[in-house]
Amino acid sequence: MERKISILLVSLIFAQIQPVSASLVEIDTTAVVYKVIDGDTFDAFPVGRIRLADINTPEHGKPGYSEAKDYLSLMIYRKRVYLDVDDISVMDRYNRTVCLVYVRYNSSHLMNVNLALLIEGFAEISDYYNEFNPSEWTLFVHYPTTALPETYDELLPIYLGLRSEHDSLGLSYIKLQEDYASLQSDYNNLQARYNALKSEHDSLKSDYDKLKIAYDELKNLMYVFIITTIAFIALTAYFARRRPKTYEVSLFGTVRQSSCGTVLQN
Ligand SMILES: [Ca+2]
Ligand SMILES: [Ca+2]
Repeated sequence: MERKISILLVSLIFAQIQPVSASLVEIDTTAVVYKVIDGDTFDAFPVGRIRLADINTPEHGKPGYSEAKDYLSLMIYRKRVYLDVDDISVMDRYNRTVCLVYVRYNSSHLMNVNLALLIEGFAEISDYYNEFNPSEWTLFVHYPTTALPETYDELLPIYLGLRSEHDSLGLSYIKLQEDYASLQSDYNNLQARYNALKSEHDSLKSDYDKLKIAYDELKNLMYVFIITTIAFIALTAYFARRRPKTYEVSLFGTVRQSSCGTVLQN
């Protein structure tokens, strides 16, 4: 409650100050704040981490840290901020987008958040080299009448579409990974089976080779036996033909050649 009163007081004090012309206000983009880190740093969609330009607030654990963070939260948390991004460096060495930050004050004006932190005593000036000069800041500026860059409302459906696509692709990726694991398992099983069959094949081939050698030896022995037998028969027949002829004499004086020759009869 005290903070709200404080903001109200600041608003009343500076309400009399003439806002600068809208033409002097540069709004590079807008974003919606979803997390306040400390008094000079916050996260906003879709820009990301944002560092308020040219001011410093106490670090964590230092006096004034919580007060500065609470005050910044009160001004911007869950609100749309209007960002003048540093055109010179864009980001600092921690990859935070360096901005002069505005928040909606009323229907016609924006409030300079960086300057409000300085005025309330939660921050000190730390004028880095960038496009901003704190001495030129005014607390209120006219809300730009020209069309703003891509706004949160325009980007949100795109973001949600991309997020949905991302989630869908994530599921597809997980499914593909499962399929891959399954195929890999099948492949490993087939490989193991192939190895077993190959081993069996090699064993059978070895047995076959041994049997073939034995068969060839047996066949050679058989040829030798056949040739030997044929030679033996031939020689037997040959020598049988060369034996002296024998004659048989019958009781009736008939002489008959026992083999094929002539037959003599008286
Ligand atoms: Ca700028
Ligand atoms: Ca500066």
